[in-house]
Amino acid sequence: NDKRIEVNLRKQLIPIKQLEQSILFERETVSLAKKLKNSTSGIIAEHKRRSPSKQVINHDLNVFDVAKGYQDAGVCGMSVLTDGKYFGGSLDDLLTARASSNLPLLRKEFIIDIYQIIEAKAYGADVILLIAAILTKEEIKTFSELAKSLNMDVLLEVHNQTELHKSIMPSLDMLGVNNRNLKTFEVSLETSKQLSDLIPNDFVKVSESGISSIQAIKTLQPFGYKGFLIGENFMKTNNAGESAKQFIQ
Ligand code: IGP
Repeated sequence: NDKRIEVNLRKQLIPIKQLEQSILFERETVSLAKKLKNSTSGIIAEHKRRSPSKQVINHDLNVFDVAKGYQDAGVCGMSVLTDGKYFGGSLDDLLTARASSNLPLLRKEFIIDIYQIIEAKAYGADVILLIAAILTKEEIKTFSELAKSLNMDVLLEVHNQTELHKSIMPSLDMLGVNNRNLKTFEVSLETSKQLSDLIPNDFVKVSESGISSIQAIKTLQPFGYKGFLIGENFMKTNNAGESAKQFIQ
């Protein structure tokens, strides 16, 4: 199909059969949802060089050090941007993060094909992100069920009530509310507050984007949030790991 071809244009395609025979495909995954449930800080720290909203964030930090730094800081998990076009990331970044830490790793990518899920596992990811805004209900179901069959966790991202309602299904582990509007880039933590009640309690609630203080986390926790996805705030400093450490008591 067309979407598949688009994905494969990025690089020479490794056949799915071969990905399934990779060393990392056999690796026992670590559940991010489980770690968040048992954590008081709930930090998911991201590696992000640049973004459409911010242009350059930081090109000087290498993923190996960042992953090690996040792990030493005691975060619950790490998110690695693998999208090249908008975020300057790559699958190499995922592999490098895997090489330097035992943290559950989230492949941060616009997933539109099952190939990318198999690929995520082969490159060391424990968790995939599915974005409700770009997927049909059927795709969310197919993709999340595939991820579960591979023992990976699924973080489903929403930004409004419509996206949330279409997405609720048992094959998801975490529901992430993106505080950033992907069309206008406007950020408001109110989005997390407003949608929290509509998320059933069987899912781990994650608040994503625009979190820049411990105070922000403290105001979101009473709304039931257990996970906090933070990128820019850590990446804009010259030591992402040290910056993350300050968020963990
Ligand atoms: C991190 P911030 O504002 O802390 O850098 O945000 C993360 O939530 C953000 O990078 C993100 C994202 C996405 C990136 C959330 N959803 C989907 C790419 C695609």
